[in-house]
Amino acid sequence: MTTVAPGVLRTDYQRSVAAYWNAERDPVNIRLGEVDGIYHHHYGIGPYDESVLVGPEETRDARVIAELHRLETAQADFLIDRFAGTGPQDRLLDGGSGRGGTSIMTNRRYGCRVDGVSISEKQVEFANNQAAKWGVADQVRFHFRNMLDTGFETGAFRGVWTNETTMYVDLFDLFGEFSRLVAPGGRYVCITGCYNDLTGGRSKAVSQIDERYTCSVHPRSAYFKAMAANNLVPIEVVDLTPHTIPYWELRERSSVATGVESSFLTAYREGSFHYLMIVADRV
Ligand code: GPP
Ligand code: MG
Repeated sequence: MTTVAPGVLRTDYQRSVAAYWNAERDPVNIRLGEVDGIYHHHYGIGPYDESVLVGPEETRDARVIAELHRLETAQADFLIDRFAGTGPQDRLLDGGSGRGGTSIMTNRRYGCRVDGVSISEKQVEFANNQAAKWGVADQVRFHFRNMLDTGFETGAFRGVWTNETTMYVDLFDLFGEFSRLVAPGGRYVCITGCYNDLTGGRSKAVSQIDERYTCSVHPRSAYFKAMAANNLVPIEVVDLTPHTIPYWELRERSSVATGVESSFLTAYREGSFHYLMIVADRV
């Protein structure tokens, strides 16, 4: 059952973000999702198999699409690994759940209950349809709710993750809500793109990324300040930047490139931007 909390969209900015995701039907997401019925809204990690680019011309496009999807799935698996020990009795929250891919994979791995929240009604509807298709609608539920104010009970979750969604919100507000939702001893896992405090402000390439997605990439430091202020204590930080560059190189050469590839590659290569995973314990 989908539940709706009142006042989900509170600002013009939030309404514009919701409008983007309600309208989004990009082949880079839909065609990849069609590979195996798991729809992602995040990027990939790991080396790509170069053989996908050689071999029969007529099937090259399909090989590249499948390979991009495999790398995105590897990214989700890497995040899901951080919840090792989760069992069927546990409940996890997906903050900004998109078309539901990471949530459905997490339930498949641990048998746990997962709640996803999104401010896009279309994505919530799509994701709930996916959960039904996979026969897990009783365990994986997507809600039209705002991750800054979810309405869920205090301490209800063993863990929360955000997979590339924190660039849409104030981190102090977000981690305040997550700190409330996660039971002490629970965990928050964040994969994000952030800009580099060392190189100074927002580079041109990072500004292009912001413009493309109507988001506002935070500096790396902001994550640690906002966690420290909200009883979230980092235990693991992984710079995934070198691991995501191959994904972008392959994506740039694919038929589903959207034009943002050069901005990501420039930002990563010049060091103005990182692809980071932060795992924090709730104390
Ligand atoms: C991508 O989802 C994620 C975002 C829009 C947030 C921005 C992420 C950063 C790391 C800065 P997507 O899968 O919908 O994007 P695309 O359509 O480009 O594949
Ligand atoms: Mg995508």
